[in-house]
Amino acid sequence: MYRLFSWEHSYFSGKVRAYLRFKQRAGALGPGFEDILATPDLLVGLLLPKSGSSAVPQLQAPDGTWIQDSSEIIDFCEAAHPEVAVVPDAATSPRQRLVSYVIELLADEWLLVPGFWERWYYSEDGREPSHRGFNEQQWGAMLAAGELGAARREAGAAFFEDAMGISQSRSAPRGVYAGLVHLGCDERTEMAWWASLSNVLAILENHFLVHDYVLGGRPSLADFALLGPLYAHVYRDAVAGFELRTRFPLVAEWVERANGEGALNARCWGQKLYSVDEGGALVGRPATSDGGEWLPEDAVPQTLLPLLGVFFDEMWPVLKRSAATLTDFIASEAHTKGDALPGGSFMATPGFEDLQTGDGALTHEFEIGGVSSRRMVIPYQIWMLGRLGEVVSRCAGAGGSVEDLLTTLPRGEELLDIDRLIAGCRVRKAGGLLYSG
Ligand SMILES: N[C@@H](CCC(=O)N[C@@H](CS)C(=O)NCC(=O)O)C(=O)O
Repeated sequence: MYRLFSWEHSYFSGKVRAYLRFKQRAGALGPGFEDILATPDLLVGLLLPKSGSSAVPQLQAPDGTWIQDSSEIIDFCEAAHPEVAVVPDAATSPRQRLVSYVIELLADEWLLVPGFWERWYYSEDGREPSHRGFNEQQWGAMLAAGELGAARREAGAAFFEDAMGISQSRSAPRGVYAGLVHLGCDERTEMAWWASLSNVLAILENHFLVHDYVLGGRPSLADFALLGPLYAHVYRDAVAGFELRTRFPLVAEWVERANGEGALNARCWGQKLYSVDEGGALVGRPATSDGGEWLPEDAVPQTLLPLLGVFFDEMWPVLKRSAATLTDFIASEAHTKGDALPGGSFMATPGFEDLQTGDGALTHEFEIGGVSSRRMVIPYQIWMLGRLGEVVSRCAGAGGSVEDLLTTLPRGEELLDIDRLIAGCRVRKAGGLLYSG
């Protein structure tokens, strides 16, 4: 069997777990998978030595191959089990393929900020409403998995004080609170980040009025990627979860559908709805919209275009600034080509703090919702841009349909230039570590 090492409360674990569950349900995951809670013992004794990183999720394939990173795990499994693919084919569906990867980048690395923020904002001292108790419990469940309830609660509370300095989250931010500042989510910008996520939820609510999944009636990489912010954070965390269920009920239902659990009412792919015929026999039909398929003729749902608009309006300018800043850094005397680069997405990487904080060489100005601030460069995003660049070069030129789509989006055509954008800052990934070149 595959072994997935994950946490229930982890952003990227939600993406991969739902993907593996879908492939397994579709009978397209070979021997299946076991979901293993990645306790501190396993993080230090197994994940870190195997990949150089203790980040979850990580996957061990039946032949022992070890894969760190949600995107690489999905790539690996898709190559090994191409049946019931989750990424549309480059030759027949270039637009849908490109859109899947663009939404993956948006979900993984942009929605991460407000998803991360809501968890820790509503856990701070004195917040009303607060989900501090719930959050302590979900962390304690991983940190002290073998212990009784009281010890698990205590472990979460102690971790919040020791590792995050939660009682001084604003006056002396540490851990996740420092990370939010590194990401440009500070007192000036936090409400703009939250408004950005609310806008995305409104776009999705509107989309799910007519389709059950991102590309129609069947899940794709884009659905699993969107579960990153929307399952473990915005759906499970109590305060954001209340708002999601009450203001965006169709998005909440899609979370259950795409996650494939607790979803009897949610019209899952592969599920049948039944009626009774005249003779009293059950007659089944596919439960999901669009005949249970992605839209025909490589169509991109109209209701999805505003989400692509968010990518080009908000994230794309930041990616361009990051690429330019990283290019300058790599060319500078402070760096030798081939050296290690910071690897994390949630906060400055240990050893690179001076570069990634304050006015460091790996920070840049940016804007969200009309408010300016500074944030760190995340080289992992440039690695993802490289991956997107490969998709662009395979999908563009195929009859011009990709170009037609991109020209309808402000700044969309600039995507065709990714290779030039990252020519001076290519990022190589080895296990869980990143290097220039
Ligand atoms: N880009 C990676 C990110 C993985 C990641 O950052 N995981 C978080 C939890 S969602 C984590 O383990 N953080 C703790 C750490 O890095 O040690 C992916 O796509 O899998």
